[in-house]
Amino acid sequence: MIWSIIDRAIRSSLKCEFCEVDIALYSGVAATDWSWSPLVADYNLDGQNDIFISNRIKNRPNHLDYVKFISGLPQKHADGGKRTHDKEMLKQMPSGAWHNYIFEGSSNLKFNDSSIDWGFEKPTLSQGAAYADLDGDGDLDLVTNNMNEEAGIYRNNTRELRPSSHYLTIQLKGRKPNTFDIGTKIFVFAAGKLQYQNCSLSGAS
Ligand SMILES: [Ca+2]
Ligand SMILES: [Ca+2]
Ligand SMILES: [Ca+2]
Repeated sequence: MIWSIIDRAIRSSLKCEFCEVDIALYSGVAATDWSWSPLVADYNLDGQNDIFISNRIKNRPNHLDYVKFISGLPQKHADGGKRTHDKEMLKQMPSGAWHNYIFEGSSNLKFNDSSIDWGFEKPTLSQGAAYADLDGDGDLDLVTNNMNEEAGIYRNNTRELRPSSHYLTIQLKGRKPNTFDIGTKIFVFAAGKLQYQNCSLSGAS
């Protein structure tokens, strides 16, 4: 999920000019269960990218407790060929709901699970998600689609709580047919740090 250019010496030993390595375990974002939409952006406007991850699947049939339960059931069949315990199996299926995750980034590639502190404690069945500054105040808000319930719209309160938080909005205008200028790379130098965004079809990254 999280990728980083690795050390020059390692690159040399691997005989490649540009290598990437999976550091999800190192960064603390490797285990978010049944995940769908990872959205990388600086949600708390501290200059470090954070990661939102929508999560979960309905009636997860491969939940280990459930697998253990059904594997212990007798394999009897009624006259019509149906298993006699099908209804019980359906009743015992786990709901699958769990909270979405959001990880706060830092300067050392470590991420802290801030899901509960930042307001994502509600169990849902979320899949697709998108971010945008819906109210135009400078911080990025989030929208999730939630199975069997209304969409989730999450207002980001960073600017309300810390009005001094800085942000920069850039509107891209490309030539036809790429009017959104997909593929643009933006580099910003500020306070001795380099920040980078790539405009892609799945959002900035
Ligand atoms: Ca951040
Ligand atoms: Ca906003
Ligand atoms: Ca706000």
